[in-house]
Amino acid sequence: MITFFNDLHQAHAPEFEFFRGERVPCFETPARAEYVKTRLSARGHALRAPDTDSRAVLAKVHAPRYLAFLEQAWRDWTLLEAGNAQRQPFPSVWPVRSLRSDIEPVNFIARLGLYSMDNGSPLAAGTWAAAKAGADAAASAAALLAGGHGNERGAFCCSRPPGHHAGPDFMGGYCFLNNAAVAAQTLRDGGAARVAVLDVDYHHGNGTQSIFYGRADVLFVSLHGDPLTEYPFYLGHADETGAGEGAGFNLNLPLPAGCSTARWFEALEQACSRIAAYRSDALVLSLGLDTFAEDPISKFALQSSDFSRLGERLGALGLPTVFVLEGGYAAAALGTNAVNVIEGFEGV
Ligand code: Q9C
Ligand code: ZN
Repeated sequence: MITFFNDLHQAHAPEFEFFRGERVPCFETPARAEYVKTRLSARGHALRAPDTDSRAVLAKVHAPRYLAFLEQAWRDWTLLEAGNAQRQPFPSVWPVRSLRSDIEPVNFIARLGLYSMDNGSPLAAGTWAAAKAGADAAASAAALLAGGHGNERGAFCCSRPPGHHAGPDFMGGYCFLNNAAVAAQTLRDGGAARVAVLDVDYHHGNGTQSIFYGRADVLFVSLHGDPLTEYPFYLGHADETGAGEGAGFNLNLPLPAGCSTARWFEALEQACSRIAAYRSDALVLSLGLDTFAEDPISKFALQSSDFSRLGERLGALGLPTVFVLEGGYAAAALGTNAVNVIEGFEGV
């Protein structure tokens, strides 16, 4: 399967995050994408640099002031104080209920809080470059399939940072630009009347859900750890079914942390039925690999062979499919698990 990959992902290499009250090395590392890339090449899958600029489509899924902030964030941070080039900024204050989010403060940390849902999306010198290259990969993959040239039925985006927690105007959960939303919007712009986004990351794709919540032209379906106990906690419940024109076009299938793989595949079946009933013209798969039994921060039990089964089931939908890499923190296993999905899909 054609894979879009760009070395710029390496420029996003923050050192620390906060976990259980402690400052720990980031789970979301450059090695993740490198393992996937290496395994893809070894299995003969073609690697390509992104060839589509996502800027116009980014403006359709994210707020202009958020994009402007993110693009300049590292520069603004380092201009504040010379020593900041060696420091990572973290938000420490957020405009929750009753506080105003319409006025953008001047203070950098206050702006960082305005545009964040958590303190779990550490920023580094190359964050914008990496995230933009990932969004370009998503746009390129979608454009390739939408063009209908060649016989490509699938395209894979081997990118990081991930994207599905990034909402219209905020970062969160290691995510900055919503690559799945960029792919879905690009497919729509390329002529697909209905696009389904299926999110199989362990964590609910709150950003993608929010971006499309009021729209009927993009169906969002997600299976994930129950937000009552699992990140992102404040979205992902079964009663979130869409609003306005989007009513009925959002399906959440929360599962208990620790549930069996059999139960996970039952939920996948429900998800696939909904997608088939929607008669979508294309599929975007938010491919989180943190459902793997050995993932260090998640609690599902999939084995490497289960990722082949996932790919086979997706292949049976018979839809042009853009695969976007999301989470997955058992880094050394990501290559095998990602390639198993792809080759299952291709029927290899
Ligand atoms: N720093 C994805 O899988 N954070 N994001 C846990 C706190 C939440 C996961 C530790 C996990 C976010 C794309
Ligand atoms: Zn995840």
